[in-house]
Amino acid sequence: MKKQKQLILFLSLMVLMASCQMKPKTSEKNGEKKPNIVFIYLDDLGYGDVGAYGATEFSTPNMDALAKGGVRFTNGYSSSATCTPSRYALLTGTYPWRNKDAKILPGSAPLLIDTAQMTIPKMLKSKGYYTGVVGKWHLGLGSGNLDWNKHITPGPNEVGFDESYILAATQDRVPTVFIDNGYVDGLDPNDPIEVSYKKNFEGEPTGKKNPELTTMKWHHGHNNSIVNGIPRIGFMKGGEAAKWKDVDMADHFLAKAQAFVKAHKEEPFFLYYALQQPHVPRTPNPRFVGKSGLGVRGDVIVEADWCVGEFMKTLEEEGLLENTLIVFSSDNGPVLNDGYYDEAVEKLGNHKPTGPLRGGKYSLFEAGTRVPFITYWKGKIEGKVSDALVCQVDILSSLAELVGSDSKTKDSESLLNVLLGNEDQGREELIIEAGGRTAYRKGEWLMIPPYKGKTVNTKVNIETGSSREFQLYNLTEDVAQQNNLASSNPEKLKEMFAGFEAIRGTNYSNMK
Ligand code: NG6
Ligand code: CA
Repeated sequence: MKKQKQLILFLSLMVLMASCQMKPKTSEKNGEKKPNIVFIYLDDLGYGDVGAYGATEFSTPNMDALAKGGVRFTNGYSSSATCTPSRYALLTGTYPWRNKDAKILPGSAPLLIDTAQMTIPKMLKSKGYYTGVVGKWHLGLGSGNLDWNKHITPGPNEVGFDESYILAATQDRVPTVFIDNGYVDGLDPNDPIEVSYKKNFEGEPTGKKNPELTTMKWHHGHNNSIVNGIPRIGFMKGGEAAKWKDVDMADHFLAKAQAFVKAHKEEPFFLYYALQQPHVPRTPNPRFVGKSGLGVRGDVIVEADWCVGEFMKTLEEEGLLENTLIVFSSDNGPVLNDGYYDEAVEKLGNHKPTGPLRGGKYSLFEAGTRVPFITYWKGKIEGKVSDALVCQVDILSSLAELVGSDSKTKDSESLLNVLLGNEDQGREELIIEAGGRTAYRKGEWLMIPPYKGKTVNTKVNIETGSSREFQLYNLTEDVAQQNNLASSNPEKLKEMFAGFEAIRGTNYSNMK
């Protein structure tokens, strides 16, 4: 009897000890451990360029898997129809039209984000996150007259990123080198880099003068320095050993993104993985040439989809999938001929990069800013389609709520529950931007005020959205924006214009 009592006491003690030991572990599993956050951002990927959004002419199984297992937004917007302003809004939570310099930047532009400004990586850093960016930057570097042979600063590392591995501007702009935490990767000090957006360096060939040296022909712009047979925007000299190989860029960024995850899997991390596809010049790795059947534009989308899949595999292999929120989107809508003869137009076939939407990159019509927008978190988010109105400018406040930060900006709404698929009420109203022009969405309505200028950008063959008349569309009934209701519904127009001016102010017009 005594022995039995002793045994019971002993066993209860063991249970007590075990439960004490287990406590922290269990609660960590229950979500107290901060989730990792990954933003996968494509460049010029259109609303209709993803299988889950209706593409049928080639397949994007890895993007589709994110869409299927996560929330696929049908009213997800970038803040702008071009790159720099969209990226500015994403990282700062501030509308790009509030900053007059937030427009497509040359490769030599100074850093656009004020180092005192709130940014997503800064906010996350203050909550214990390790932060990194891999891929396209295009938000300027330095503070004017940059020497590319020295420490390139300020840049991503000064606006909140612990680590950065970037291409400075775009794949079609010089300098065509990668920058590793503020230093040109692989630079030979005996072969310094010089960059100019004003004039060529003596004796250097250009696309304009030396078409015989090019393997990709320029259509408009893109006739300055030639690198890897591709004529670029801007002039560059030197830095031979550091120049990237265009066909390896996707693999290179993927490897850097995977290495980041592996190196920081023990701490909460934030990774901004900004792929360069399908922006021009479209240079699929030979493994992907011909894979889409639609020429190089389709091929680089297939390549990007593969990158997404490989990246997801890494998260899975490292056991991080259940504790990582992934946001997938694009910086602006699609374009076919963006300055090179690469047969994107000729080989398009039945593919519709814009899906059902009107316009495209550079446009105030829907295809300029309505983009694929997916949130994925294994075990936490359930697969669904959401029609809620969400914008990339909202990511900052939403993530702040997720990690318990009180950082907020005026323009960024916390839509955390919408992004996690728990709620369907998104933002009520939104201002979108294209080349300095702005339009207003509220509920199912979209209003574009009058603008002067061309109605069609004939170089890229895309409607700009400009008209000297007011435009008003009901996007539920008319997502293709075919019926301008401005004159038949003056009351709605008046209400929309008042809502627009209340946010945008009166100084928005180019009509004077
Ligand atoms: C334009 C380029 C275009 C592309 C774009 C930036 C010309 C004629 N066109 O000025 O090719 O580089 O800038 O694209 O030079 S974005 O996606 O980064 O905004
Ligand atoms: Ca872009």
